[in-house]
Amino acid sequence: PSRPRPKVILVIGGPGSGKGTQCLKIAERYGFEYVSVGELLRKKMIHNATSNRKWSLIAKIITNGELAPQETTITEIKQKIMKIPDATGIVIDGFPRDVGQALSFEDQICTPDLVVFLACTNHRLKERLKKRAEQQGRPDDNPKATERRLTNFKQNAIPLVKYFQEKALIVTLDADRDEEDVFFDISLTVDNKLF
Ligand code: UP5
Ligand code: MG
Repeated sequence: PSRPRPKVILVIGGPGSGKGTQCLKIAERYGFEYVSVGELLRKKMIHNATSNRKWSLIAKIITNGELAPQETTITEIKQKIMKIPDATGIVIDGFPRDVGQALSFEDQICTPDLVVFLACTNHRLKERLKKRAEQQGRPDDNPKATERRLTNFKQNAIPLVKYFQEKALIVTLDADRDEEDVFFDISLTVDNKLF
């Protein structure tokens, strides 16, 4: 008999809301594969920006804190997912960013089993990103790109959350709290909705 398809969790939230942090915890606790869409795009752009015109343009877009083209993003996700052998679950970090991407994901890949929205105040987002910029220095952690990321998020978040609410797929959690408290709620949600 063929195996059931992997369960798919999408984790969305503003820049600095803790998507990466919480997705890694989900992957560890449930043995799920972790896919960070921002990371996929950043790796690809660093590899190809000097040799390829399309990717040099995307590198500029991302470094400015704007969204990469939808079709490229979906293609990257599809390729990544296809390489994962027999996963029981996949947790996707930082996707979709808007309703268009959500529709395209459903159309071309699958309907997610659960969407987790990490809701955070603007103040907290800024505070965390500032701290991380001092420690790591991601190409888009400069002040101007950070503002763009926050603005883009604010523009797209409400319709996106509403879209998944109408499908009863989304759970919104208060992500202003400590990492452990947020993860406690996430694991209750996952246990409850997926198992
Ligand atoms: N931290 C985390 N949780 C904490 C907590 N509860 N209390 C205190 N501190 C906490 O966390 C951020 C920082 O806060 C860390 O230092 C952490 O220790 C601490 P992190 O887990 O890194 O937050 P995250 O939400 O992952 O923040 P990130 O900056 O990665 O979010 P972005 O949405 O900006 O980044 P992403 O990598 O998803 O996307 C980057 C870019 O890629 C986008 O701007 C866009 O250009 C492009 N992109 C697309 O074009 N399309 C896509 O579909 C996806 C990405
Ligand atoms: Mg991240």
